[in-house]
Amino acid sequence: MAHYYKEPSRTFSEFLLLPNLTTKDCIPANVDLKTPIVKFQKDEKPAIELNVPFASAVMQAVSDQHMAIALAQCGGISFIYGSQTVADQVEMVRKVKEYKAGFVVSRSNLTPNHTLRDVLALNERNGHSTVAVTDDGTPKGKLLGIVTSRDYRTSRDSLDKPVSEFMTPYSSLIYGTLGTTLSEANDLIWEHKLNCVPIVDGDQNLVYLVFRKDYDRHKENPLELLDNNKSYIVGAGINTKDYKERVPALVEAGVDILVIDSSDGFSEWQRETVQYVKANFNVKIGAGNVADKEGFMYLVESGADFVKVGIGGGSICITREQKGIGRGQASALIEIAEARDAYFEETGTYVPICSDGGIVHDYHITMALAMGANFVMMGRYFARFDESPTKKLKIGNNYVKEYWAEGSNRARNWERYDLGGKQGLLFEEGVDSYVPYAGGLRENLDKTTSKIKSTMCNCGAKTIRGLQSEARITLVSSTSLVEGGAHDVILKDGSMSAE
Ligand code: RVP
Repeated sequence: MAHYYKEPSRTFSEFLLLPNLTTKDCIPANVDLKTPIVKFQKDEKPAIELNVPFASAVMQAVSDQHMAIALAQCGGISFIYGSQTVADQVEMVRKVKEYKAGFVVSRSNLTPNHTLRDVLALNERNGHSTVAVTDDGTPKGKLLGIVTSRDYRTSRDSLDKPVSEFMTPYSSLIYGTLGTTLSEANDLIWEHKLNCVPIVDGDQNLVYLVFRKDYDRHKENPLELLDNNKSYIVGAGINTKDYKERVPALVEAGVDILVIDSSDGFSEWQRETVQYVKANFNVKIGAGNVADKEGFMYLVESGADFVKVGIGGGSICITREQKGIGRGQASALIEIAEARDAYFEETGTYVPICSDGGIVHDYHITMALAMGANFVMMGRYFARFDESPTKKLKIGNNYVKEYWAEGSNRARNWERYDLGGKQGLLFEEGVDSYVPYAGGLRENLDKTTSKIKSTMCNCGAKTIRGLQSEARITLVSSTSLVEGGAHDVILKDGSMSAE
């Protein structure tokens, strides 16, 4: 007879945290979100810790080299998607590892035909006062000049004045060429009293900008996640089919950590893959996804450095309705966290768990951490930002970004070209969608971390470990769920709130 669980499976929205006593030193500035992501022994320091508990999902629409660099600068990690050729994935990993901190791709760019009005609007939007002027207005176009706030006076200059009339033209610029080191670029900055030095290639195309303030770069990115060589830490997704080809190439490119990407990780293929990696390489590897303690223990005993939890909860995921497998994310997490703690108690080995998918509100992250997750993996959350690899489109009056599932035909297309002749999937496990565009990663992440820290203070916790041991969590009834949002008032946008 089938086994029946006594409790229904539940998700984050069905729970709330209760405040504990907040002591006077328990303020957001004193909260530390550092968290382990690979297994370690009692009294040892984990080989890799995140400074914020966020990983970006192993997805085409989320994690490429740009996301990886931006997230590592904020203290989190990206897992570069594996649903591409080995060569393309290796190239992305290499770009992250070779990224030269201090050399930034210009974010504010215009053409000479733009106007002072455009410059001011761009400054307002991006918060930068240096604008690169290129022939096509892109960050890699031919560099024609630079505009800084010293080049115009808003009190005197017409807003219609073309950029070409007040920019510092290329002929008068001090610039570096490809191969210029950071310390050489800084010497130029100091010698010539500049704010910024552009780096160009042999054809005068802009490659990077080096800013004076980046001299103290670490002060700007105090949480950045670096390896021993001061390169950003990056992960990569792999599968259980081509790993003998993919893993050696990723390791050669310098990847720090791998994860086997699958909606159901409780399989002998995953065990074989973990064991192959452990036997042949000195690289960390996570496995998953699982939704119960049996799956978790199987992967732990296979040698996984961390385990990913979650089946069917992803925003674009239709695994549950297509295949009828899965479990409410909170129930899966609670059970696995308990198994993780028991295993640690018994053996002295701590295997971190990652809650993957289904984060809808920021507080769900806090809830996942309180329920025992060491870090969360998110797709939808990151897909909304400038740094995600997908197109930004305007639909009606709103900007959106594309976001598609790894189990959709769209994501799987690469296999047809790469592995030769396969037809489309027999059925899809995910959808192709849009998410509302939300701007840059950093400002959003800052907002999210402030909320998490603030809730942690309500719970009297200054660390994630502390939150996990002290949190008091209650189930909420469906009626009290209604009470959780605005209710019984007429909202000023004209809509009626819940009654
Ligand atoms: P979300 O953050 O809710 O958008 O979920 C992202 C997660 O969804 C991914 O990390 C992955 O586990 C899962 N996913 C990705 N594609 C699919 C699918 O095709 N079903 N599911």
